Amino acid sequence: MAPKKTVGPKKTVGPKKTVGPKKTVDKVAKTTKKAAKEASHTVAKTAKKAAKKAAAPVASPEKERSQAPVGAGTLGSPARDEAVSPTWAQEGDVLTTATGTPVDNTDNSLRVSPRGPALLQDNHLREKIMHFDHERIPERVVHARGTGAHGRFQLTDSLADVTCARVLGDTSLETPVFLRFSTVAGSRGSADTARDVRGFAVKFYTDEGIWDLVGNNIPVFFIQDGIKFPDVIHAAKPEPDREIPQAQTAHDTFWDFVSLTPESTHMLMWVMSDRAIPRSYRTMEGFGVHTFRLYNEAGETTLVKFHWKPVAGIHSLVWEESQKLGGIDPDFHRRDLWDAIESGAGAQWDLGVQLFEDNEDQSFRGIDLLDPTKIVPEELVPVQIVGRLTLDRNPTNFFAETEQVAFCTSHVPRGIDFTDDPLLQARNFSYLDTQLTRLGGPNFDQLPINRPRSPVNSNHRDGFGQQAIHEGVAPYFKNSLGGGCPFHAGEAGFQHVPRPVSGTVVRERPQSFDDHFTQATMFWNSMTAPERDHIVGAFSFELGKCVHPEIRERTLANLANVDAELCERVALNLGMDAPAGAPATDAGASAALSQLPVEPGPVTGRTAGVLVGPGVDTAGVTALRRALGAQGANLYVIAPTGGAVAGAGGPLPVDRTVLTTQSVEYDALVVAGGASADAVGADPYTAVNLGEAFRHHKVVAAWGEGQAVLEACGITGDMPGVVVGGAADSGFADRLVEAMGWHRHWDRLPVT
Ligand code: HDE
Repeated sequence: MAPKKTVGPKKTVGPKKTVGPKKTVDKVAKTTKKAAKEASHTVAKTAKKAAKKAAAPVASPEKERSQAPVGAGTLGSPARDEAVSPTWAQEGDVLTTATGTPVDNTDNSLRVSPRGPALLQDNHLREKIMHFDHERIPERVVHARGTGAHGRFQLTDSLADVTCARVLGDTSLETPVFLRFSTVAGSRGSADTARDVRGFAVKFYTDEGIWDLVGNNIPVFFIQDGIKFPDVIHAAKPEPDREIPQAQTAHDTFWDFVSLTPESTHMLMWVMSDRAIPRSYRTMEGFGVHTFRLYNEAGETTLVKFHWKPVAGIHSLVWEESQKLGGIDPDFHRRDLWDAIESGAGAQWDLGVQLFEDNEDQSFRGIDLLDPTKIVPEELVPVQIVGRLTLDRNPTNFFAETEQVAFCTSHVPRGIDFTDDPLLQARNFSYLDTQLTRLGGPNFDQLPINRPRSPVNSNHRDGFGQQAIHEGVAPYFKNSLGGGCPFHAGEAGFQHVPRPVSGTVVRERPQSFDDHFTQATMFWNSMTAPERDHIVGAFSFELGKCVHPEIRERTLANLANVDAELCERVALNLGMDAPAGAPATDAGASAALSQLPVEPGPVTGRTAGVLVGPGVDTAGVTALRRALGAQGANLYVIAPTGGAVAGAGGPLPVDRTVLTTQSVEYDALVVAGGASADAVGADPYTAVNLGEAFRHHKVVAAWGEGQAVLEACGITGDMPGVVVGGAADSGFADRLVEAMGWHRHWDRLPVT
């Protein structure tokens, strides 16, 4: 057979029957081409679409999501997108082998007669199975469970006086970013809502090289020296004999370790607080944790702590919700971020800095800035906002982007340097090292998601997965055969700040790291009553799961040094005696540590569910959806069955049924007006859902006939966070939005 005939979509080798109707193949091919063409216009189109959407009537969110262009974004120039998503692996219209040979049939292996044995010579079968067998790479040792998104960082206030890093100095620059959120302890498939620290890792593709700011949603850490990291992680991970529990610290080994490691006490206060069960990744703060060092063109240095402030406010789940969501929707946070970006709500944070004089002690008013178990209260050094990060594009492929992204704390551009924080020093080794195993060799920086957007010209060569075809014969410095290239950048290059270092070689902590309790006390002092209740509940739950009494005793002894009331309340729940301690009396408080809002915040990306049935006030639902949509919030129609309900004003499409959803998935639950109220009230799920939403301090609302349904559940309009009205008019919608803006209504008792 002539080679020309064997290649190409239209001619087939072997029996024509197995290829399928030619027309279908051509049709698929055409559609693919069309999709590719359309993709190049998506950026412009998405912007236009967003503008149109603002004016258009608000459609059902479920419908909108299914129509949303997957992977379409608004970010960056085509060149940048090209770097992240090269399409060379998806060219042409026909299925090929990995080496580009068109495949005639991928549904049947090569056999001796239709019912006979398979043949070893079937290269396509062997290659297909071989590749499948190796699809997985090792999950991250920690932070395995995560999700990511693309976005951009816009500097608003120049820090050029303290740093020569252009990303922090030049307000005309917009820097592309990729952000990965994660939990720490769970495996890749664990639930999003487990009680845990959240990773907040930002990759800035600056024009001076990659900057990885690999932080958490909690500003302190469990340990002061990186050498203890394997210990804290071994203790927190599932116990090695039975490999349980998954994604939880509520077990003996964790509390065994932390009760013997008092430096973890401050972090434990944060992890037992609502910070460790965020409502959404979009409603978390982020922190660089360590103190970093900035330097300017003159070589002057300043110490800095980085903060991310969520524009959507800081909000959390309640413990019962987080547990239920682990079963009902283990992807709750992943879905929330994805949906928010697809719907155009996106996610935003302000970047803030706390700047400190780089004095000899590297300390501020007695707080050792090298100790990662300490914060500097914002009341003492205000957080100065310098820019805004916006996430507006979902990944195209989870593996290629979110899984293969490799953050290294050692990636910093010129103008940013490290301090001697012993945790940071160890991290600078660990992150580079771990990628070798996880991503299979030293060329992980060449993966599309990790590739810098600035020019790369290193003398590194070869290695597993090398993707460049380097030219020339002189990958060494100095050379003459390559024209001397690449040259030293000299003063324009990255420089470690020259600092005198002297001392005796020791394995010792500085005395200034010794106080493990005062800031834990300050955290407790700064909490409001419901926040304290939650902390007591969390300690009681976690310790209640520990089998060994001495672990509980040791923990109570540490808590006694934080606060007597805290210790006594936890001891009471455990049925134990509270030991006496010596908490600091001058620890003070920092209002910035409480996450309770002082005024209603934005509701962008928030969700409300409306309970409807046949005879519902369709116009009311539509008006409410429009009013919430105008604020960036989504209204989901929940009915007894799928499809559409026959409403008073025409059919109303159903988003979810009472069998597929529960109140924990919404920020507010509303009972619609209209003749449907009787049926809604008679459904046993209604009382369960409304009762739960109420108990979780969420907004509960009803209009018209729906009010009677609330009342039958013992919920009346005079209760905090309960919104009622005769009709779903603008006044009702405004009150609903305001109530949702408070997030939770803690003045409703009893507290969970
Ligand atoms: Fe990490 N950490 N870590 N860590 N960490 C990793 O790196 C490590 C620490 C943090 O989304 C690993 O690429 C050591 C503090 C985040 O990909 C590993 C020490 C903070 C992520 C590692 C720490 C973090 C990681 C696992 C003590 C907050 C996820 C896979 C010295 C400031 C990044 C990987 C992502 C991931 C080591 C302590 C945050 C093993 C040795 C403190 C957000 O290298």
